[in-house]
Order: sequence, then structure tokens, then C-alpha cells
Amino acid sequence: MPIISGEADLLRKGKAMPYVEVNKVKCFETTDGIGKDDLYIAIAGEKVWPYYGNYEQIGEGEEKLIGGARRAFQGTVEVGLWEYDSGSADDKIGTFTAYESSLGDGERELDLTGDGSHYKVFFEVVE
Ligand SMILES: [Ca+2]
Ligand SMILES: [Ca+2]
Repeated sequence: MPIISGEADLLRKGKAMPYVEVNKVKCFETTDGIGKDDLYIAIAGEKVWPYYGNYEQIGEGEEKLIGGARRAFQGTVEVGLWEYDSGSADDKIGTFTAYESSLGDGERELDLTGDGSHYKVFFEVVE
């Protein structure tokens, strides 16, 4: 993946570069409305997954191995799961904050329940 501007800043400063990395997403219940969800993941407001296209469809009982959708950060960073809608604003499945202090804690999982949904997201702060 290309080096994005934030990463370049960190490289210049010569500091350690923690990354937040989303490993897996499981869908237990899609957002309100009919059919599958059009899922995408954003970190610090920038789409990091899927790499091509606006979203990937996910249905109830399905999971996506995200593997490697990551971004460097310092301090804290917001990660969001969103449901793409073409005719209206996207629906927020949920957002959470990743902390630099979680470096080395291993993989964590969180439940997200926005817009009538239930997802589990598995993520990690790595070096
Ligand atoms: Ca929707
Ligand atoms: Ca949609």
C-alpha cells in the first residue's frame, strides 16, 4: 500500500509507528432494511477496506477476513464500520477508538450495534 501523509510525518520524526489493524468482521444481524449490508471500514475518516470498490456485501452469519486493513496513528484513532447507501447518507454500524497504549495487548473484539445491526469487529494495535 502507498505511504499516506500521516505515515510519512511519523517516519520523518523517527518515532515508533503503531498501527491499528482490523483483522475480521462478523455479522450477526444486518442494519435495518432489506438484504445484505454494503460494508466498508474507515480509519480516521479514510476508507481502508475494501481496497477496490466502495463496499463488500455481507449478510447475517457471514464473516469477512479483513487482514491488513491498517493505518499508522499516534495517541488515539477512530475506526468505523459503515453501511454504504447510494441514495442517502451511509448508515453507521459503529465506531470505536483505538489507543496507542493498547500496543502489545493482542487482538481485541468489540460489539457494534448501530442502525439495528449486530457486528463483532476484531482488531489489534501493532508495531
Ligand atoms: Ca442502509
Ligand atoms: Ca446499503
